[in-house]
Amino acid sequence: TEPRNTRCTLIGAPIQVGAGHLGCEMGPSALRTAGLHTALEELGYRVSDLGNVVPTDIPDLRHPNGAVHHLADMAAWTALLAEVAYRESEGAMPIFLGGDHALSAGTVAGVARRAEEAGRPLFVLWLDAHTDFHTLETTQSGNLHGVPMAYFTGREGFEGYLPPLAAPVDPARVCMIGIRSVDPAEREALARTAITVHDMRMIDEHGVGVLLRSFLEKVAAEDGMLHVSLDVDFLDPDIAPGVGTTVPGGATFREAHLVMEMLHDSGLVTSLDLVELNPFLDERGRTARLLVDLTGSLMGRRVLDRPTRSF
Ligand code: 5AB
Ligand code: MN
Ligand code: MN
Ligand code: MN
Repeated sequence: TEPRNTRCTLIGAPIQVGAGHLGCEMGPSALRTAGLHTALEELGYRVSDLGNVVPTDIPDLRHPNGAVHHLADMAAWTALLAEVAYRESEGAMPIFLGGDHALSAGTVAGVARRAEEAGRPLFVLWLDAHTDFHTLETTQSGNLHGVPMAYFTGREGFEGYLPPLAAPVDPARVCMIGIRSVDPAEREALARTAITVHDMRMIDEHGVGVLLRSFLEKVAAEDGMLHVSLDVDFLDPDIAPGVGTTVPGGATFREAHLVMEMLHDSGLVTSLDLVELNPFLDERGRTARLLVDLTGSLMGRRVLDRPTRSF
């Protein structure tokens, strides 16, 4: 593998219509206010902030499932972010500041196209309480932050609604960690895929380090690119209240930092989403600050020197 990127690019994606609560629109501002840029510079990166991107052409789109809302907006965001993610994933590591999790439909589609062009497989690490594996047919809430995983792994039912994928992600190259809320339709569909799903019980029984290490070994063995998608609700609500979809029993402070530290040591991460932060629901910026801290760990902040590749 090549030496790690020394440049990173911040890209704000203030989409909020995919979630059931308003407020994620303020996510990029809160992450900037919490000092993301400086934290990265202090670690020695050259950081550029592209500001926020926002789609302009919203098509007219409706789906027979009457619960689905803001599909046209999501389609426009997906097209825009796929383009931006493709463009920005060469020579620097893009960090997408959400915005709700619907944005990952676009970011993952874009980096998957980049990986395909580079002749490398794309792996996705999904850190979330939820699996986000609904199709437009199966979602009951109609909140489209619940569908990105199904879309970018190429499940049927998105044709004619969301942009066609340049390169669907192979489900065998997806690992989810932190899962503790799965709807019946998602659970059934997941059982029929090769996606690795580690729920909180798996973390309790084996420890998150063991689970993550075996995934990272697969990524390294195939010289893969690795996209990390961090949904705030992966974290326990006690440490991260600033999200609309809290689920009790999430990752602790140390579990989350360990994941980030191991990711750094692996040298494998090529792109990152920080999603679902809702500053309107946060307490004095603490969730935003935690996300900045976790990103610091992912990007190399450490207590002691350790040999590299110690994941
Ligand atoms: B998130 C739920 N499965 O479809 C649904 O926060 C929750 O991006 C989706 O993980 C949560 O509404 C989406 C009940
Ligand atoms: Mn999510
Ligand atoms: Mn979630
Ligand atoms: Mn959420």
